[in-house]
Amino acid sequence: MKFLHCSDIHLGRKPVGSAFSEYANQRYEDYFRAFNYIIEFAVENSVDAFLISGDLFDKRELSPDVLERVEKYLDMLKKESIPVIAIEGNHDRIFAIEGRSWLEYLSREKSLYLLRPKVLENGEISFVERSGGGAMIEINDVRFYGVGYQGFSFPQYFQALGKVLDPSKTNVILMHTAIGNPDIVPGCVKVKDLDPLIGKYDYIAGGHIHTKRIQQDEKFFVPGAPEYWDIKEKNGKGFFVYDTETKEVEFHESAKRKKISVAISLESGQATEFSKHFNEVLEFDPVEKGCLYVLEIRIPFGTFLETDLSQVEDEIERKGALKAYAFTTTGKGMVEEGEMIAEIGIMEEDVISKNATFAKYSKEVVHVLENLKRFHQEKNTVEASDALNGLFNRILSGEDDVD
Ligand SMILES: [Mn+2]
Repeated sequence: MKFLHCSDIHLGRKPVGSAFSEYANQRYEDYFRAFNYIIEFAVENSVDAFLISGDLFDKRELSPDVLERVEKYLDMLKKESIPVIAIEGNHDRIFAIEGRSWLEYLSREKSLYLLRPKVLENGEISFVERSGGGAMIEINDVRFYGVGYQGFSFPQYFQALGKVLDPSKTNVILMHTAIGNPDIVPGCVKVKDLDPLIGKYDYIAGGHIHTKRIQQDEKFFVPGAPEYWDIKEKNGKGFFVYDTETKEVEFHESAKRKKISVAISLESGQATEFSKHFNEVLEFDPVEKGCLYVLEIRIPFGTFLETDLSQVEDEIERKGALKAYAFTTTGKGMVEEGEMIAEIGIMEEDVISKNATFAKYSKEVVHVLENLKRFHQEKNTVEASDALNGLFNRILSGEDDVD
């Protein structure tokens, strides 16, 4: 059989900032457009199953609009008799005490098969068949197991799963995680955590990390989020098609908003040097209408760029970008760009958006938080307190968010 594997669709996402801005509205549509493209691909290519490795939704709570649209998309697959197999991710999972998740609702409505391991009364982790309310479904002799998102407990789940996998079968495991260092990127797993599973599966359908990752040795495939969850995320976003007979994997790029990423390195780190480079940048990497535009400014360690970056962003947006983001780095660049940051961003965004005072100033708050982290690393307490003072003054003066 041939199945399609995607992950981290994040339907319903609206970026930080005003919920009614043109930016927020267009981005909201982008996630649906990216999903629609994958659905149409699946229908046109008549795949035998459609896998979603978590984070179909951006939030646990759904608006009627998101639900209505997702039901329409899943219906398109149902009409073609393409079964949808899904797990919950860290964004759309529900804790036992909170009741049912929207994925459970969709599962009850027979729009998809939700796989989720059960924890028995004696604490044992069970991967019984889905018909028994569990985590396995067999379609055309292929067994699909769903681990879901288990945070720091993934190793225990792998041990339990290793005991029930039948190596004589074709086994596919859906898990909302990727190989990485769980201490740096929360929710990742180490290669050695997979030991109990080795030799017993054909394909791991991973997720969680928003950039494509292919680990052939571990047969571990992470397709990436089809749309930028965060403007800083790297390229390499799409979905896989896997053939269980030939064991061949194809990667397909997703349909996403155009993003232009530019990096400039300053020698002195001074404003005049920057504006010269900035003009060159606009000439050689011109802004395209409706694009996302990310400008990384590398400055020498210990210097501070005396330029108002929000004005730089405004200028890029005036030239037609839907959203511009300009930031400074000192030498090392963005090592874990968009991965570690995105995870921390989830928490920050959650906190900021729920606070009546800060939500209005979300753009500045995010900026200041980023700067604070950098100043902290550089042990620059003067800049840190300036950054905080600036933010509080802005809030107390009651100016409106420009976003
Ligand atoms: Mn995600």
